Amino acid sequence: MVSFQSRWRYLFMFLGIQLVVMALLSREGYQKRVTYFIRIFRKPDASVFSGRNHSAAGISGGDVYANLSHLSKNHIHADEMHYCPKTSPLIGGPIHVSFPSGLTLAQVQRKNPLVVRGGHYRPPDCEARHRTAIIIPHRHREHHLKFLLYYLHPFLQRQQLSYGIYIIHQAGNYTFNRAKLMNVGFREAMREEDWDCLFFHDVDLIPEDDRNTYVCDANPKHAAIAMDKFGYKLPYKMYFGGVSALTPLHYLKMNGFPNNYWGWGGEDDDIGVRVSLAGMYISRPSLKVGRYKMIKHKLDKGNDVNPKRFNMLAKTRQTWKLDGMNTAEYEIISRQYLPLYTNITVFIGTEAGLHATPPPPKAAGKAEAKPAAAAPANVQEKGAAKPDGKVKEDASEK
Ligand code: BGN
Repeated sequence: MVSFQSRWRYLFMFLGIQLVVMALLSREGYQKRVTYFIRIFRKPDASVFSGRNHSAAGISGGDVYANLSHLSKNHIHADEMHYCPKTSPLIGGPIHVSFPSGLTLAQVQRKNPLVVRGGHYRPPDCEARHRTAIIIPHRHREHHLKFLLYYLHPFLQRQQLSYGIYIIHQAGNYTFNRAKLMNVGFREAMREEDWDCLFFHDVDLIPEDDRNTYVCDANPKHAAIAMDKFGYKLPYKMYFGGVSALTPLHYLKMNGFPNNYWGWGGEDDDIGVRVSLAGMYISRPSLKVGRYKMIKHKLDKGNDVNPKRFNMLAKTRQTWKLDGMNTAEYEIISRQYLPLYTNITVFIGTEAGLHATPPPPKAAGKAEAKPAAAAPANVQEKGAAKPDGKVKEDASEK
């Protein structure tokens, strides 16, 4: 028979073990360890990213496609359609983001059956409260674009937005100009639809929390407040890079973005300064929600650091009304309505102007061999915009 004394001993031992377990579990990161162990016993998911189907509310991040599968292709008749709720019931919080090899655009397309030609979407079961265009400047980043589309489409669908994705592709090999491409994106997207908000989005930034809603605020919004490369903190107070959101009114009030920042750096700071020069403020989501993972890469070819950026930035107060949306000159080369996005290829010239020197004859060879200001090879191939402003519309699909 167990004596009274040893029964107490067992009770104390039991309580002691419980205390140790509780202390271990309450240490930071215990959820991660617990989900890790749970995952070992779970059946792997048959999604593209095999085995990474976390619960939507999971701390380590849920599968961005988790709660979209029940959405049906049959749109409700317009008369019966009600506005979507103010807060989408599909929102799940943190999203698990990883970049496995082997993902294809065809897979992304299959995962997004409700996205229509040109990368447009509207909720099938309610009338969206917001209409958002996503503008993505692009060149030689097809690999990043694939991942961004994989995450961005379901992210926006979970927010019950009516949206369209526009890729603004800089033609030729001349130095990249992110801000000017944004100006092109603004004008071309607004030409197509009456968007009430525009998100200017880097191609290599993946949002990690769907509570970071892609709708505009009363002031221009800097959405990418917490990026992994900056330790999920704002690198400096006036930082306005990565992802920002403006209404058409905000955009025009600050005369859009500068056209003359060629190469890396400074243009986002200029845009930030424009916000305050136009009498507005920068709004931001919380650090907890405005989180982004950057796809790691080296500095691109054709996007060298811009040595003039310090001087230019010092003059924004004098230049913002003279250079911007009111002076953006470009030629649209093609507009393709692809299954997952609208692809706008544009010739934006050089710092010397759109056609500072006459383009060389067609037979002159490769684009790199031409003088800096010449139109790139594919301007001739695809047919540049005609003088009357008409653009070749290419409905081909990749
Ligand atoms: C800043 C760059 C930004 C860039 C961020 C983050 C400049 C201007 C000189 C003051 N600004 O330093 O363009 O987005 O770093 O990388 O270089």
